[in-house]
Amino acid sequence: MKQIRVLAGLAAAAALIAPATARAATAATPAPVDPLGSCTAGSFSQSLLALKDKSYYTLAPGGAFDSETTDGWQFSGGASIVAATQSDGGAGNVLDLPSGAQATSPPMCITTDYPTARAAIRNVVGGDGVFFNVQYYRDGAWTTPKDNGQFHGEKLGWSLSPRLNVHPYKTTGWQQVRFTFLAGGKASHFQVDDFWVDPRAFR
Ligand SMILES: [Ca+2]
Repeated sequence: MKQIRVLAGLAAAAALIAPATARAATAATPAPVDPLGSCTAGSFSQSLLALKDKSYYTLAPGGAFDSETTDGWQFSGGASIVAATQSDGGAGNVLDLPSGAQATSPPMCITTDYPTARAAIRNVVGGDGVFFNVQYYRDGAWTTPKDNGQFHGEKLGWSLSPRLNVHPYKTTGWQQVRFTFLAGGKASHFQVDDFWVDPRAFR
């Protein structure tokens, strides 16, 4: 069982490495924040079951973008939270990203069993996509952002991203990461919502 998980992980990684290499974009390093004082597991649900994904997910911190505030996310380059029709067709708030904008999450506790994430994305204007960058808290500091791949919407409606690679580093127990979405293109405009991280340990 363990071996199957490893192989599946490699296949997913291979699928995303090519576009990331071809069109890599590394986010500007956001202002550092204190790591969380302690780590506990969040709540898990089959949140994407309606989209035929049976995995259990936990919401990234502020990953619903439904707060009126930034919810601890750091925005630059025109990133903001706006009212919009969400991926489920209901009214709510989403993360709004014009080209060049970036949004960085608060710290999140993960383990090596949290290898992937998925988010809803919509290309409001233009092509290109959003780059998924990850920072790791190691040796008392945040690493520079690492570009782990790009994702984009299909046509103009909401789409579910492919599995985005978190690439936890090999260690036992909890580690902390911050995620950055960096909007690509020159005059494009994206919206992101419902950012879920997949803890394989809870399958
Ligand atoms: Ca939302």
